[in-house]
Amino acid sequence: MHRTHRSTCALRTRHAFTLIETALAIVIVGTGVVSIVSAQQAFFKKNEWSTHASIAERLGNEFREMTWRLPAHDPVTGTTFWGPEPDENSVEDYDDLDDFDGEGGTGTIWSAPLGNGPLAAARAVITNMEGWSQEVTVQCVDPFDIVTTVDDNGSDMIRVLVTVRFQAIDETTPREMTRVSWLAPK
Ligand SMILES: [Ca+2]
Ligand SMILES: [Ca+2]
Repeated sequence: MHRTHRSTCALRTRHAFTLIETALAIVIVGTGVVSIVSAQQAFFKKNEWSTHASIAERLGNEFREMTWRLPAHDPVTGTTFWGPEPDENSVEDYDDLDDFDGEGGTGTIWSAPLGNGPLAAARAVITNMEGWSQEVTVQCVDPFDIVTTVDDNGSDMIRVLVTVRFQAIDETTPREMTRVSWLAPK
């Protein structure tokens, strides 16, 4: 009887966890949980970035598609006006590339806060795109050195540049996401 009691005690002692073992187990499990959470956060960040990058690329290309058949200058007034002609009041009326450089030739921004964008190729505002904007600038460039801009109407080669930006709710300034540019001979 005495021997049986001692054996039971020994068995219990063998199966019990010491404080150190328990603490070690907690540390190991804790480290595992932290690693999983970190990996998940990294995945979400990467996934968010690739989603934003593809949206930005799409928004840049919407303008390329919208304008690819347009002449460099107005079919009626030619180079008299750089920017929209006096009777062209909205993007629906724009019929040449320099119209998209806006009044005064400083570029045009299309965004949800302004209520005019972002724009799709069919010239309609894309809904549910808060935070996204497209800035379009149209400039003449030196045909022998296309990275050099010249005065409006100063050369026979035009470059259209669409800069796409995104501003999250908790951000104070928009982030540039991508630039899409192309050349159009006059
Ligand atoms: Ca025009
Ligand atoms: Ca024009």
